Amino acid sequence: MSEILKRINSANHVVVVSHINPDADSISSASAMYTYLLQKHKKVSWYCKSENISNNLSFIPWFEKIRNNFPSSADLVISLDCAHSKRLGIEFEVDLINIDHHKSNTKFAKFNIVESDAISTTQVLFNFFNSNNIKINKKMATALYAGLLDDSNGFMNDNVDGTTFAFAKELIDNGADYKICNNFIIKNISLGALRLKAIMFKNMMLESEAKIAIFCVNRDEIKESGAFDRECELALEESLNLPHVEVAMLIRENNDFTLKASIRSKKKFDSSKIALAFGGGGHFFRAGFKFGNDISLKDAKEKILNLIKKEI
Ligand SMILES: [Mn+2]
Repeated sequence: MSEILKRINSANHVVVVSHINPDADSISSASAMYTYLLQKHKKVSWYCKSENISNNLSFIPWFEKIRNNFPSSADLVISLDCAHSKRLGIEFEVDLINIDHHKSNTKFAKFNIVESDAISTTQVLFNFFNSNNIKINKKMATALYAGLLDDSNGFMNDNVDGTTFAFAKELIDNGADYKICNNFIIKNISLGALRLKAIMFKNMMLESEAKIAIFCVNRDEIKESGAFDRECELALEESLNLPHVEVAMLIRENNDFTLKASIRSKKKFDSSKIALAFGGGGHFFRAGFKFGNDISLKDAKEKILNLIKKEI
C-alpha cells in the first residue's frame, strides 16, 4: 500500500479542496475523491473558497456538499488541481496531499502526486486509484470524465492522443455518464455568458497580422451581462478558432479592481512562458497571472502585448 493511502486510512476527518474560481477539473477530481472517501466511511468535507461556482458544474456528484467554511476538526487535507498553495484560499496546520497536473506546480505539500504529462487532474487521480486497486464506481467515473472532457477542451486540444481516448473508454466502461457531461460542459451556456461573449467579440482587437487576439473586459461589462467572471474565458478560447490567431490574451477587472490575465495559445506558442514572466503559471496552451490594483487595464495590456510580440 502506498504511503499516501496509509495516510488517508489513518485520517479521521479529511477535507478535499477545490481551487479558487474552480473549473470542471478541480470540482470533478474533488468529487471523485469525496465519493471514494465516503465509500471508506470516512468523515469528509469539501471546501472551496469561492461562493459563486458555475451552475454548469452542478451535475457533478456531491456538488451540493461544497462549503466555504473550513472545518476545524480536519486532520488531513487533499487539494485537487491546485498548482500553488495560494490557490487553496485557506491556511491550515494539518498534513496536505497535493494532487495535480500543472507543469508549474510548486509541490507545496507533505505528499505530492503531480503528473505534468496528465491531461487533467482527474487522470492523475484515476492513475492513483488504479495503482492502488481502488474500484471506480459510476459516480467516480462520471466525475473523472467531466474533468477530462473540460481540460481536453472536448478532446480537441493538441495534447490529446490515443491514451486520452483509452482513458475515456475506460471511464465509460465503468459507467461514466458521458452524455450528461457533454450537455453540461460542452453544450449548455447561460444567457449571461452568451451576452458577455457578444460584448467581448465586438470589442476584440487583432494584432501582428491577426496572430494575436486581445480582449479587455471591465467590471461593468461583466456585471451588465450577468455572467460569472470566469465565463470571460469562453470568448478567449473561441478566438483561437480563427485560423490566423495563434495566441489570445484576456485581461479582466476583478471586483476589487485588481486585474486577472489569461493566455491561450495553439501550435508552438508557449502560454506559460508569458505567465511565468509576470509571476503566474499554468500549462503550455493555457496560463494565467494577476496584477495588483496599481496598474491600469491599458498599461497591463501594453506590457503583456509587448512580451507576446517578442515571443511570437
Ligand atoms: Mn486541470
